[in-house]
Amino acid sequence: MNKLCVIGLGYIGLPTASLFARSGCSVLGVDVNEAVVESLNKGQVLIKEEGLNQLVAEVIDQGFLSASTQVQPADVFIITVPTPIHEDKTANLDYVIQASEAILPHIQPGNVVIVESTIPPRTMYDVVGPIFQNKGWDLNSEIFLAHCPERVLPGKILQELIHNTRIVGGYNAESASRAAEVYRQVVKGEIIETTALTAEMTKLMENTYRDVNIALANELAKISSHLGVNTLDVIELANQHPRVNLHQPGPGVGGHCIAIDPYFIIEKSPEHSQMMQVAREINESMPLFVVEQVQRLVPTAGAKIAVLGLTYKGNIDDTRESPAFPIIRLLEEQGYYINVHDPYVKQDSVSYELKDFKAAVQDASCLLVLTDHNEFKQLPEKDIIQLMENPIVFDTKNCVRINSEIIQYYHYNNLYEG
Ligand code: SAJ
Repeated sequence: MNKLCVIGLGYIGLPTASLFARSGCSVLGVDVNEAVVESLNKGQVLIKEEGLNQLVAEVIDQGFLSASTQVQPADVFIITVPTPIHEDKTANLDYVIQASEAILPHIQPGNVVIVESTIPPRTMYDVVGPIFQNKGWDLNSEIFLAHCPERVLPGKILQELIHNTRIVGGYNAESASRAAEVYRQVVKGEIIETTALTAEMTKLMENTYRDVNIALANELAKISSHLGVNTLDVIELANQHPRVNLHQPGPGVGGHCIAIDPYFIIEKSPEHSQMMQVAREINESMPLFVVEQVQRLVPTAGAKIAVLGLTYKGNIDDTRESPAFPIIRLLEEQGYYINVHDPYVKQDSVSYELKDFKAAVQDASCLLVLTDHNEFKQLPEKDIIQLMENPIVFDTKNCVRINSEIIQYYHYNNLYEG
């Protein structure tokens, strides 16, 4: 089981391929993006992730990992392709289907096919299984399918892939057991075997739990702004209770996981998922809430706003589903001029002109902090005072520590409407 083909070399696929290669497996990484394949074969990594550069260079150099645009025969195929949503919030399974079909010509008896991509409930039974069954493959005795979702935190991917508990959901019991054997080569955490459907729902519920709890914190922020309650004090004190874990309010929920996964459940059971749907609506409503607060702080039309942070969360370069984009769009619709600064984002990955800190702050009426990068936790206050006539900081992530009395600092806990 040590000849692997990993399809999809993104945030999850590349670390996964590299860790199996480091364990001594012979791994072929496959991606449709030729630039990714080319740079990888030179040992270069396009993704910013702690420790990944060095690991990839090592295993490429040792010949345990190579990259190609073409699938080749292997003992184990791991599918780690994106599963985004369509405009109508239904799951886009095109990449999972294309990857499964790319494996078909190379599949052999005894092979294990693992889908790591996050997928709606019943996808293994109703979509992936039939792709192989319809070509005459017996899923009980000839080939073995499993869904093994990842649960790593971007920024800590390598260590979490190794140490987190791994759920292995088999198309049947034999498939779960064979997939578990594959992961034992890399995973030091517990490996729990279950059914594919249970694994699909488990993964989705992990992120839906978070989305609903973030929505609760965001709703508290709105209520607090209306009643003059200090949101952060309430959360901090309520969490003193041993069994309470109120999450943090923010500008909205970004990323290709928390903001997406609840829709995979809602799609399959719309009449029973009211709370999940309302939570999504609340989190999707936060950009407008943020813009309404900016309008209260800076009522002058045509004013300049410096947006600090485009990524969906701190200290990474990922901007997928980031609430910063709807916030900027809404502010521009209200007639504000926007400067954008984010030290983690490359200019060629976004359409906005990215400015350095001073250029972004120059003559701005308000600094709007949307991401909790470490660089934003201690801002250069002298520059702010010098570059802004009436310095206001609105920190939607409650991550900035301001010392100067001259700078007006706002978070949700002091935006009383009264
Ligand atoms: N956020 C809040 N308030 C909070 C926590 C987060 O507003 O209290 C926001 C963040 O700013 C961000 C978004 O939610 O915009 C999502 O951030 P996150 O750190 O919760 O989630 P991801 O997408 O980086 O990673 C999650 C993780 N899942 C859980 O924590 C249950 C990770 O373990 C998963 O592997 C990942 O989704 C995934 O790939 O599914």
